[in-house]
Amino acid sequence: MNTEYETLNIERSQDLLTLTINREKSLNALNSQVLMELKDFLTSLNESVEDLRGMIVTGAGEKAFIAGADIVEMSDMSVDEAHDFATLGQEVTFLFEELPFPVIACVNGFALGGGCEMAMSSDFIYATETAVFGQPEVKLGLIPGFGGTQRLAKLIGRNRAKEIVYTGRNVKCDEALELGLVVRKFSSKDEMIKEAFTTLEKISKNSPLAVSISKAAMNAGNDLTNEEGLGIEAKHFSDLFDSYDMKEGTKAFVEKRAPEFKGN
Ligand code: CO8
Repeated sequence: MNTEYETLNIERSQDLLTLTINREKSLNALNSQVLMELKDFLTSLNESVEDLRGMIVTGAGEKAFIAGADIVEMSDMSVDEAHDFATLGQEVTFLFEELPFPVIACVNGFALGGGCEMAMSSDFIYATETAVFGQPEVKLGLIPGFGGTQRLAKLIGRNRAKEIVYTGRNVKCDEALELGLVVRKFSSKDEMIKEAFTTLEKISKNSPLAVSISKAAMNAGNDLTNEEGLGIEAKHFSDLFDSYDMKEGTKAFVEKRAPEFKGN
C-alpha cells in the first residue's frame, strides 16, 4: 500500500484506514493531481486488502469535504482534456465502489459537484450539521461529470435528482438525511469520525468475506433487473457454503460461542 502523497493523508489504525483529501486552501477541490494520487493509492490497496476491514474518507479542515472538481484547472481544458479528466474522476469513483470492504464518507461542510459524487461512491455517508451537498455544475455551464447524473438518481430517485441537478441548489444536512443521501447526522466532525470508526469496528466483528460479498451483490444489483440481481444473490449465497467463515459462523451459533472469522 502506497501512503506517501502530497494531496492525501493516509492513516492506518490496525485494520482500518482514514483517507483525508488534503488541499484545504482550495477547499479540497479535486484537481488532476488529487485524482491521480487517489487512483494510485486505491490501486495500491489491492496488495493489502486482505488485512483491511474498512476505510473512512474525509476532507481536511472544518470547511469542506470536497468543494468539487478544480474549477481553475477546468476553466481552460480542451474537449479531449475534459474527457480524460472526467474519465479519471469516474475511474476513481469505481475504485472506491469496488473496494472489498466498507467505505464511509464523512462529510463536514461542502460536498459539491465532484465532492458530492466522490461521497456517493462510498458505501454510505455520515455528515455533520454543517454539511452542504449539491450538484451546482449547471451554474458553470457544465453537467456532473464524475457520476452525478447516474448515482444521485439511483440513490434518491430520478425526479428528486433532476430537481437538484437542474437548479444546482444546495442541499443542507437535514434535507440530505430526509432524502436518504446521508444516513446519520452528527454535531461535530470529531464525533462523526469517532462514530464512523465504531461502525467499522462493529462491521469488522462480522465475517469479512460475507460483508465483502454482500457489498458486491448490492453494487451489482444497482445496474440489473430484480431477476438478474436475485440470480447473483443466490450464486453468492450458495458459494459461501464452501467458505471457512460460513462453517465457523454457523458452528459457533450451534455451540453458543462467539465466532472467529478469518475472511475466507
Ligand atoms: N475549484 C477550485 N478552487 C476552489 C473550488 C473549486 N471547486 N472551490 C473553492 N475553491 C477555492 C476558492 O477559489 C478559494 O481560493 P482563493 O482563496 O485562492 O481565492 C478557496 O477555495 C476558498 O473558497 P471561497 O473563498 O470561495 O470560500 P467561500 O466560503 O466564500 O465559498 C463555496 C465556499 C460556496 C464552496 C465556493 O468556494 C464555491 O462555490 N466553490 C465552487 C463550488 C462548485 O461549483 N463546485 C462544483 C465544481 S464543478 C464539478 O465538480 C464538476 C465535477 C465533474 C467534472 C468533470 C469535468 C470534465
